[in-house]
Amino acid sequence: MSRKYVVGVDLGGTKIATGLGNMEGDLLAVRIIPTQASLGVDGVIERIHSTIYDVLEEAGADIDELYGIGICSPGPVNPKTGMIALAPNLGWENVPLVQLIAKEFPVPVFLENDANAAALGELWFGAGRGVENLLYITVSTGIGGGIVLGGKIYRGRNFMAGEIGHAIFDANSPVQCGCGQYGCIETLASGTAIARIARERIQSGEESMIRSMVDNLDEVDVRIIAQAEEKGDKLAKDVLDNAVRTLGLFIASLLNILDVDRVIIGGGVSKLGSRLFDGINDVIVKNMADIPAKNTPIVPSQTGDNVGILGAIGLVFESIGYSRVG
Ligand code: BMX
Ligand code: ZN
Repeated sequence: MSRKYVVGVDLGGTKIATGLGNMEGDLLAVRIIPTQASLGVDGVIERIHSTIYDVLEEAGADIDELYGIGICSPGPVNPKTGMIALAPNLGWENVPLVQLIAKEFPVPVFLENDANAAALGELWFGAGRGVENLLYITVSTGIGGGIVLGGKIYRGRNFMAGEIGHAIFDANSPVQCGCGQYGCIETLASGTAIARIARERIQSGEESMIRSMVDNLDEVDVRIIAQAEEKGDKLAKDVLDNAVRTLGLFIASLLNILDVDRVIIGGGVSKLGSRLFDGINDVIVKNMADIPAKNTPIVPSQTGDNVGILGAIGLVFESIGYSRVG
C-alpha cells in the first residue's frame, strides 16, 4: 500500500485535537475530544489512540498508508527520546509519549513543543509559506516561540531554543513566573498577564468600566479589555498600550538577534488584530535602530484553530524531508 497520509495530534491540558492530512496539507478528518487529564497517563494515551482510530476510519485510511504521526504539547519536550519532561497542565513528568503511541501504531512517531510545531505549521501551510527563516510567537496563556532557520526548526542543544516566554524582560519585576524566575516576558504580556494586570489595577481602586462589564473580576480577559477600550475606557487603553509596547520592544530585540524573514504571531491575543499588529509595528519603527530588520513583516498566523494539528503534521513532513508545499 502506498503511503499518502499523515496524522497530527495536538495534546493540550483541556483537549486532544487529532487530524488526518494528505501530502498537500488538506485535513481530511478532524476529531477533538476533552483530554480528561484526571484519567492519568494511561487513560489519556488511550484517548489519543481512539482519536487516531477515529480519523483513520472517517477518511477510510489504513495504518499502512501513514507516513507517520506527529504530536505536539506545551512545555519542554525531548524530540530525540520522545519524552515529555514536564507537562504541568497534564500533571505529567517524564512520560515516554512517543513510545506509548508507537506501541499501538507501528509507524514513525515524532514529538515537539506546541510553539515549535506551530512554527512548522505556519511554514508549511500558513503565513510562513515562501520563506525559509521565521519566528513564530504565540501569545496566549503563556508566550511561546518557534524559530525556523533554513526551513527547519532550530531546537538548540537542550531542545529549549524558542522558549522565548521565559526570557527575562524586567529584571526588577516582583512577579514570579511559573518557571520560578521573576520578570519573564510571559508574566508581562501574555493573555493571562494582560488580564491579571487589568484586574489588579481595578482591585487597587482605579476607575474602569470593566468593573461593570463582568459579574466577577476573574472573568476579565483580553477580549473584554479590548471591548472596554473601544468604548473609551482609559485603564483598558493603558493596559493594552503597555502590553503592545512590551511585545514590540521584545520582538525588536528578537529581530536584532535573529534577523528572520518574517515574524508570525498567533495565540488568543493575536485576535486583537490591527490593534496589536499596527501597535507592534509602530513600537518597532520608533524604537529599533535604523537597520533593515526594522522593516521585517510582522503578520498574523494563518493556520487558525487547527494550528496544533497542522504543526504536528508539518513535523512529520520535516522528518521525511518532504519538499515544501505551495
Ligand atoms: C510556556 C511554555 C511553552 C509554551 C508556551 C505557550 C510550559 C508548560 N509552557 O511558556 O513551552 O510553548 O507557554 O503555551 O512550560 P500556551 O499554553 O500558552 O499555548
Ligand atoms: Zn518564566
